[in-house]
Amino acid sequence: MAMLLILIFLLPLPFFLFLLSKHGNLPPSPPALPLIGHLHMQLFDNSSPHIFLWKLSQKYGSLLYLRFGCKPTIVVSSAEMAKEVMKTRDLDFCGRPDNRASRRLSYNGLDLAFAPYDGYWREMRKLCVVNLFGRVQQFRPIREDEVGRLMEKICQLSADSKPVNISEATTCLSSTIICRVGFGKRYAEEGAERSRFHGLLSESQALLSIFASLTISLGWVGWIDSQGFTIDGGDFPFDLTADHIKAILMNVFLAGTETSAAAITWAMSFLMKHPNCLKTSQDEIATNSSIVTASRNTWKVQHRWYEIPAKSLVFVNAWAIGRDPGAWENPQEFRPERFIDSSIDYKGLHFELIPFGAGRRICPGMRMGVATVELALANLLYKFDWEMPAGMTEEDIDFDALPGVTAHKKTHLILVARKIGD
Ligand SMILES: *[C@@H]1O[C@H](CO)[C@@H](O)[C@H](O)[C@H]1NC(C)=O
Ligand SMILES: CC(=O)N[C@H]1CO[C@H](CO)[C@@H](O)[C@@H]1O
Repeated sequence: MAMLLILIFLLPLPFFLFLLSKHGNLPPSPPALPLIGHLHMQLFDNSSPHIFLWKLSQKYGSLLYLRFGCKPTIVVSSAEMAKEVMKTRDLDFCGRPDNRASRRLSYNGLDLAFAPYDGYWREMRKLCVVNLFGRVQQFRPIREDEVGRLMEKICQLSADSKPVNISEATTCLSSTIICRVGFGKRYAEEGAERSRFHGLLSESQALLSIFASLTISLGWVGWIDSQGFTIDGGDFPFDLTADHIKAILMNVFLAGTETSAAAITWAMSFLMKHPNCLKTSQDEIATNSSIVTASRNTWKVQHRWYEIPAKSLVFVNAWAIGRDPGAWENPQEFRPERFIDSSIDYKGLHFELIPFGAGRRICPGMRMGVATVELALANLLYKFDWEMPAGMTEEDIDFDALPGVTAHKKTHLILVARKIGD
């Protein structure tokens, strides 16, 4: 009997091995296990996904093949390869993965972030750019009002000699701005509605983490609602339903809140660690900040002499590209002044720096995000001097990130503000 059982288990093995060895000339890849592929590797590595993938790319090159279960995955880690994927072959690579999590978050692909690249997506994007993302100037009073409120709150904390929870303050700031822009409504500071939004944020963060995106079920996305948000459907060739609007608002809320908050928090962390830069920035109030994005593909492509399997997930590791010694001088050094008189910017034309992605799928909310981050950061630096809380030094600031679609700082940044001029 036992013998029979063993046989039953062993029999399919050669078959699987045969299936797996059928692939053509794949990009370089670490050794894989027959069934789970490279799924086990992340389990033995405690670093964040972008660092884990960066370490692999150091060893196997800037185009890397991994297999998570049966999901073929391509990891891109250099500016040159990113250009190939997001410019030369952008059309082949601008699809989106189709799994339960993404379908649920996008109301079955009605949104911008997860919808497949097709006529619907193009019309929807156009509509959103005209009605929402293009109206950066129109939303300026909202940004200024909210940043103003934050400054008052920090003044009060500073007067009471209390530290400022920068991570929390920036999430509140950006979620309130996005709610006012998207939902036309300001939620009370500690209200139940607000905590539901924050719950939504942290859950979708975990959900969208690179390695959790395989099997997930969701129960909470149903309640999101549009209030005070009008869209001029005009001659839109599709019937716009409540689900279309909800899907877009979901994108705006998830993509708009987390990214801006993380960018401000990281910028403050790096500046605190480098007091000279902090001083210079305060003098200039000219800031350059960055965030991380991932892109994915659907079709089969001959990449040079490598074959990329159909429906591969493609991760463009913007973090690793920002540290590519081929593209940057002393990439590990925090030196914001490297951008002074440099032709490189973040708008998707220079593949060394792609915080917003590039190509057809470039972040449509780029200008909106930059406007919020710039205003908030400039005010934080202009109005206050910043110090570490009692008992801590700059050495205690770490740069560990949480896994998730936006790389958040793992330990919350707590700083003491001192009003300039007091
Ligand atoms: C800072 O805020 C976060 C929520 O964003 C909270 O979890 C954390 O406990 C806060 N830290 C301190 C020291 O207040
Ligand atoms: C986005 C942004 O503010 N960029 C600035 C980065 O710093 C340089 C040098 O001070 C400025 O010229 C840019 O405008």
